[in-house]
Amino acid sequence: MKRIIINVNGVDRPLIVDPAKKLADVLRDQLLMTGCKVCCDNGQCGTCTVLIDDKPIKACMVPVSKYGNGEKIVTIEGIGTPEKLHPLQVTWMHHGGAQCGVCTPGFIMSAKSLLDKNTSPTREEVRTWFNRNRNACRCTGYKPLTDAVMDAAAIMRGEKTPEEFAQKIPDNGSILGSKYHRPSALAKVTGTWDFGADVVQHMPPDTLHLALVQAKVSHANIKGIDSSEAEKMPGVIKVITWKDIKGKNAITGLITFPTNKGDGWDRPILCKDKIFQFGDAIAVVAAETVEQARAAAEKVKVDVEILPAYMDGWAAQEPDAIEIHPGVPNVYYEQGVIKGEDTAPIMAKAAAVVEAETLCSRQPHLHLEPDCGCAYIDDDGVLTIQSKSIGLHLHHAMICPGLGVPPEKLRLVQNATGGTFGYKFSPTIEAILGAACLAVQRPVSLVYTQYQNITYTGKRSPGNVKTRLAADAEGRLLAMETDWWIDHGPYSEFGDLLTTRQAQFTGAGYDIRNIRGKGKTVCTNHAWGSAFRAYGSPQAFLSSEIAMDMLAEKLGMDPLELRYKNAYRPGATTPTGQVPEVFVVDKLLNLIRPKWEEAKARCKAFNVPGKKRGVGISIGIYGCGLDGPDSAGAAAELTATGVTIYDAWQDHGQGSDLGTLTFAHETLKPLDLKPEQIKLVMNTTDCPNSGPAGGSRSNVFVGNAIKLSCEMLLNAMKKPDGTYRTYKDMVAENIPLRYDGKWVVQGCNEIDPVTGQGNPFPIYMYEVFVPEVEVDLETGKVTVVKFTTAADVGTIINRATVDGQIYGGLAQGIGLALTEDFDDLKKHTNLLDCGLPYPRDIPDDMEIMYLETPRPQGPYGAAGVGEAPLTAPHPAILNAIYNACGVRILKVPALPELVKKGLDLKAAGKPAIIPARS
Ligand code: MCN
Ligand code: FES
Repeated sequence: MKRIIINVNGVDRPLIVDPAKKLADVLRDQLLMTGCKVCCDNGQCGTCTVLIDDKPIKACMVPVSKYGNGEKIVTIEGIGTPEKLHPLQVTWMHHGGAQCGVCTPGFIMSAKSLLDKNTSPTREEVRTWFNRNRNACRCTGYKPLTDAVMDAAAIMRGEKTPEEFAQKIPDNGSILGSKYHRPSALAKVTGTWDFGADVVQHMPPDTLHLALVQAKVSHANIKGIDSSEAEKMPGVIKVITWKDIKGKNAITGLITFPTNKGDGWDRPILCKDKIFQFGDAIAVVAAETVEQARAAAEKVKVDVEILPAYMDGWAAQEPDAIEIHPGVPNVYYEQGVIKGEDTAPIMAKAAAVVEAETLCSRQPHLHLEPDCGCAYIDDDGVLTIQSKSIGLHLHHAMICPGLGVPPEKLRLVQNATGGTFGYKFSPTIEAILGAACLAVQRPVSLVYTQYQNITYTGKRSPGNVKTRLAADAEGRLLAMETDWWIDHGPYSEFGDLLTTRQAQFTGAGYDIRNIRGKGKTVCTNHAWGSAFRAYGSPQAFLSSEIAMDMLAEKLGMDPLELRYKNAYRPGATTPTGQVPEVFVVDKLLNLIRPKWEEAKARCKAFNVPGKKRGVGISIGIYGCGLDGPDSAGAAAELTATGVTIYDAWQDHGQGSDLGTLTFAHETLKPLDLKPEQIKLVMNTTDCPNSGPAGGSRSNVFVGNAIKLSCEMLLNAMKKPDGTYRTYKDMVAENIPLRYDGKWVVQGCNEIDPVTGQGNPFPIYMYEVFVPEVEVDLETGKVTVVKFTTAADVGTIINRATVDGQIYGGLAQGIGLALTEDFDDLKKHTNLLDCGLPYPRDIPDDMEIMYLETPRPQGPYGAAGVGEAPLTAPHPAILNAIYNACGVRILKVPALPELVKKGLDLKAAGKPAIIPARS
């Protein structure tokens, strides 16, 4: 310990510290300045950026003892207050720069340092600055952040004023369709928005810290667990194993289809007999400090008998592969597609037939905030678990029996969340927290390191999909045949559902009357499959959209025109036989056609030695909703000061607070309320069950539920003369003040496991992708230099939100296409090595074109948006690579070495094809 004085935000702060402690930890733990976020803890994400003598420094990388000599440390808390914001904080809110907001303080501090030196940077200088300082954002696609810096610079030069960017209500009194700021924006830009690790700082002093004992192998029998040495370690209160869990010690996957050969109880909370994947939780150490818990976790001995590990779908299907879950075959679910006539005779006679077999990767989510949470037993005796859950009521049902807690004795609460992109559709940490809290009967907290976050949360399930397309000589699609498997890792939850997605989306967008297909879900020992934005559709479109490109070439047709010719039009149905709710694919192609023609001409004219440019196209479609019957609840209550809305529209970072506010404000227009008179109470299991924030369903489902509850309230307030009762009138007349609305979808059912036919979704989102790429012929490195997209997500509820969703989704699509992977357990263990795109990996030149076709069942005509941009940007990029240099890549990520291999094959006069299994 040492006494040092550090100068923070202009004030000398004497501290007694461990001099080796990192500055970030001292700021957070001792000064409670939690605006400095710690996400990667190794200088790769920039969320901890503070200024030291005006330079941006990653506080997670430097010891505090370095700064006891009068250096001026400035944190986000020191640059602006809600009453007097820094220009960057003003413009960040205006451009929707803070989605989840976990990167926001770091970016703003980094940008401040740049603008303090240069108030006239170019956009490229801003991007290069962020790149050099390793400021990463997973939500925004970076463009809105560059926009914010450019406008802040203009304010600092005196060319613009902060007032131009202030919160405004449009003249028509409606915030619907505007760029109104999200309610959480101010807290996010000032660093006062508390994420889970910040909540831990505010837990009571008797809180215990947890550390996991995890599997270091991928498949093994457990012969014994010896915790005796760990239990003697300083500060250790208890080592918790399966023996301490009172319930079934399993998380139920809530199996969707009865034809699933498993029972859905295959994921243990803490492993008992077997290890199913690397990282599996075997025990939990509860200790007085994090350091003590982690040190003791290292001392728990696990005696294992190693079993063969099946690390991909091919290996687990080998005839000699043993059953990973004894008694359940490794192929545990099958899905068929039978639509129209038998395809074999059609294929035999067709003018053109092509086949594309692709492999979509185990894409890691790379949300910046590591998984985290806390648990305690509330005054009412209810076990309360706070986490990043985006499916509170769903997770409640999934973990209650495993913990052995009656439903009424378990409450889940969502913490402010730093991005999930779907991994939190699965309960990850919740049951472990609950089990530990019950075992020690004290509050507990658990914050994963970024290593644990990457290696022990679910991933996108790899998909091997084969598509055969047949067309006549004019390019009219006649038939499609598909064959696929999904590697869903060891745990079955939602694996069958994901497998059905291939039936729903392979070939979607086109009028294909005759389809035959067969798919299966395969259990493997690699990372468990969880939801990931666009869930299931990237696997499907990778195959069918490359097949469309191959078909266009075979027929000598323009790839856009082939798509246009076959696009859904009245009379067509989806691959599942559903009539689309609107016909917009042809219109989107028309909208983007001039850009496509310009891009083709631009790429052809490009003439730089050693480089080639190309343009690609694809269409992507995704459904809003959980398959089949689905519903959502919300409530509206009149109060003395306005209206309170209750819902559980969980927020990944997409902006459910603003969605809730906008739907309520619009519907309650007759009351003439200001937005600030609408109070939001959200995201605990005490709120109405709005369903999980997955399947881009919330804007439609929860939006409708909010609208309904507000309409019910208005009805109750309406007087016979058409005016409205006041709060006082309602109380005086004894009229109930709260109205719970439940919106239930009309006309949907699950698809049939044999035929794949049905009407799974009420509403779809549609998007066309046109990226331009540059291929370095020397190295094989591919850069996306421009991205144009045309989207129809129905009526836009908030423009900044929807723009931000699309930019961010496209950026993830670029990552999926070119860099991101979680395959090598030794290498893919940090953000950088997993291929997280930084600002200069994403083009600044991104252009979004909208059609706003109102959806019949959508609230105010809206669809969802969250997943549309990640449905199919990657096949368009792979098609663009082919257009640029003639190398056909059939798997992602298209790493430089693969492209280079293709170029070498081409140079040797061989087919330049990189197959799915290579
Ligand atoms: N919206 C709108 N107008 C529309 C459609 C949507 O303004 N026509 C707004 C909504 O009000 C909401 C947002 O767009 O604020 C997304 O709405 P929706 O598509 O209904 O999606 P959900 O609210 O159900 O959110 C989930 C969705 C999914 S499934 C993933 S995964 C996802 C995503 O959205 N993960 C995200 N977006 C994300 N954004 C961030 N920043 N971080 C994540 O982890
Ligand atoms: Fe940047 Fe979420 S807003 S990581």
